[in-house]
Amino acid sequence: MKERTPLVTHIFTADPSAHVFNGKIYVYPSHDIPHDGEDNDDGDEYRMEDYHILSLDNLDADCVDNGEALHMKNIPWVSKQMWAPDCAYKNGKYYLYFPARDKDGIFRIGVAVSDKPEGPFEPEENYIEGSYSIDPAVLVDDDGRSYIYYGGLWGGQLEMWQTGKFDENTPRPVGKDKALGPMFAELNEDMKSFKTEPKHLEILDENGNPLLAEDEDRRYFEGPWMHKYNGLYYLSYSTGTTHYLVYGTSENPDGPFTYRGRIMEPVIGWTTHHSIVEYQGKWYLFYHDCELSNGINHRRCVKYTELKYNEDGTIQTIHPYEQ
Ligand code: FUB
Repeated sequence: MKERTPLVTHIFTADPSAHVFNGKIYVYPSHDIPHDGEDNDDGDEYRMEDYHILSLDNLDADCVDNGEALHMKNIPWVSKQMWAPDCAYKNGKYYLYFPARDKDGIFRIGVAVSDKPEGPFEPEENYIEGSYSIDPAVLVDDDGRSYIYYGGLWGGQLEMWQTGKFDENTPRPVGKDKALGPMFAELNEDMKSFKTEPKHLEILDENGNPLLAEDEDRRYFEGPWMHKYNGLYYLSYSTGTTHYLVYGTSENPDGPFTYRGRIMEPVIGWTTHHSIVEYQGKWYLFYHDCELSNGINHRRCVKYTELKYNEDGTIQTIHPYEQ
């Protein structure tokens, strides 16, 4: 599979969460549905209904589409918009985490379980109690504890929960207001429920001050990912309105994180969303852009490229269209 080319072209794919399971690379993407509707700030153009899991036997192999792994018609609580998923392995089972709108139009996070990394996945009857917003990413840490990171601004509804209850009229943080960090919770051993009360993560600047809402080049917007490199926790995410992939690091899975830099410059298309995975001693960034559709925001394609660290643990910035 050539770097920086679409993994598959027969369907539109986005939001790739890549993992190595049983020596193979599995990619858990969103499945974009083409239509002619308008874009808006709520992301109504992202009308996904199901998930197809992709896999690569190795990086020289062609990418395989393993077919439909989960469809919203089989999930009792879902009304629409099956957005960016992730998968985690624990105690012999694979857990697919996914956001979708419930019957009241509120984004929640669900779980579905399988014996195989490619599914099919059996959904739980209801969403994770206490969950809201979008873009779950799960880290099973070296000591076996599992953590979930999630949340997205604007259409992802994160600002609407600032009072602890869903309120569409809650003002968004602006200007010198502290920016909202992504949500964090530890998962129970069952991988289907929160063990700790979800909380916002702190992302600090070089002086130890929280990033501000006006700092759109660095503040959190959506698409969190967590990986560990040399024992340090790397929280990476999209800055949304400014279209960067950026990261911060911490000694702890729940921060505070210090902003460290940019992972990737903007891609073709409004959204940018990624994952980072180690495979056979090298590190790779999986991401999407809209090259396959010549720039139509909701018709995206998943790609990968190598990611390199400097000696001091910082990540070298990737320019997606320069080799
Ligand atoms: O794919 C729908 C949404 O677009 C995702 O949840 C966001 O991260 C953005 O990629």
